[in-house]
Amino acid sequence: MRSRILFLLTMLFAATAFSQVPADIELPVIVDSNAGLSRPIAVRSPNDGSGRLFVVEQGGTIKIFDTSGTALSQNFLTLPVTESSEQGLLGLAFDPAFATNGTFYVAYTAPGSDPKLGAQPDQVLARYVAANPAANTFAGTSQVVLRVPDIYTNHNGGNILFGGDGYLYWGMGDGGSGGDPNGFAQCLWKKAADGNPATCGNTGGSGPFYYLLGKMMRLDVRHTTASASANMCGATAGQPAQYAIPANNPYASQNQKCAEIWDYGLRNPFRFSFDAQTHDLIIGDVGQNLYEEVDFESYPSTGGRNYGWNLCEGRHYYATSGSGTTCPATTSTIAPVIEAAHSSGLCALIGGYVYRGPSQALRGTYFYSDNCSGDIYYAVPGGASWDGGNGTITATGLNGGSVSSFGDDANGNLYVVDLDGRILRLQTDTIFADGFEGP
Ligand SMILES: [Ca+2]
Ligand SMILES: [Ca+2]
Repeated sequence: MRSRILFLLTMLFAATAFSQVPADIELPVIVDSNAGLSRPIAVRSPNDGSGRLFVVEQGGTIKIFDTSGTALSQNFLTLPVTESSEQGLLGLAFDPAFATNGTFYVAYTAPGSDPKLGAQPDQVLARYVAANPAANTFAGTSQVVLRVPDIYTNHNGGNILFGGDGYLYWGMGDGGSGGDPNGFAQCLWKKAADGNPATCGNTGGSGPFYYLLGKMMRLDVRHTTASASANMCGATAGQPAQYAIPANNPYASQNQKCAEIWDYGLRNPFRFSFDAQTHDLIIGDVGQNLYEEVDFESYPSTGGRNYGWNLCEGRHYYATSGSGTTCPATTSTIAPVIEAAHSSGLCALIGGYVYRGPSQALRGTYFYSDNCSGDIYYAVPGGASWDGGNGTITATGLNGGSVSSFGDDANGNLYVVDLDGRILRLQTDTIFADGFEGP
């Protein structure tokens, strides 16, 4: 009998992901709407042993919650930003060594009072260094690292995260409007000095040049550059820059391709994540009119991947002529691993995370959502609903409201952020004797 129980337990724990949602999966509210959160858009853990959760509000404020879900009385930091439906304070990333160096990064839409490079306020990446990393209100120094000119108010990406390689990834939307009318997402380069830039990104005149829109950027933010190379598109050639280019970025040493670009062909990679165990990159790319998608990049990667927009929308044709779901093959671009049709009730897919937390039953499963449906969906990387789904999505039965984001903490707990002012936690309710939650 004992050996049979052990066998069953072994079988349970050997499973890395479930094929059906566990009966006891749940989404309790950790921070409720009485906490006063206004348009929360990200949750982050500094991984410093403090248990603090940092919640980003789109209007420019960062608040701290303690382990009981109670907001600290003072705000951690407030930044001046431009806020609209898609503009604002959009991202926060802690340096992996934050506990000792106090360094973190924010991504935001610059305030209207700032001089702007493009037609709309710039999308800005800035570095903050806290004098005391344990302090609950920020005091320290800050520098702008990189400004990306913008042309429309929508499609601003804004998520930032450190990858397992120690570099900072910044997802940037295609600039906005609809359909990427200037083809920025497929544009790797355009500068006036190189002659007629008619092939992509041509808005006429002498600039500005929107070559970093529709991209995933990969930056070495722990180093600065004394004299920028001509293909550092976020800097001025010959001038200092507050970041460096990783030597193995795909276009690091190629003329007339922006060295900051890691991947391209993205429409609005509003939320992406790295699998905490495998370091795989998983991008939720918001679709145009018909299809939402999730893109997958296994680690390590050499980058330079074209995720297809605006040639394709999901697996379907967009700017390229054709019908059916063969657009990625036709255009030699990367097909999504999940395609979700608007006819399924989605409107803006919110990329989530592969669960790596205390619930044994949830480990290895990717959870994601949608800003309109609020439903929490799941897929098993490599499973039947992954790569080839053609619009097949699977719901957990849970709903997170007006979901804007997911985030994890130092223990792998997975949080869901509701734009209407709540933080929820995905979990199962059964606790095994080993301290793990199980099926
Ligand atoms: Ca924009
Ligand atoms: Ca795509």
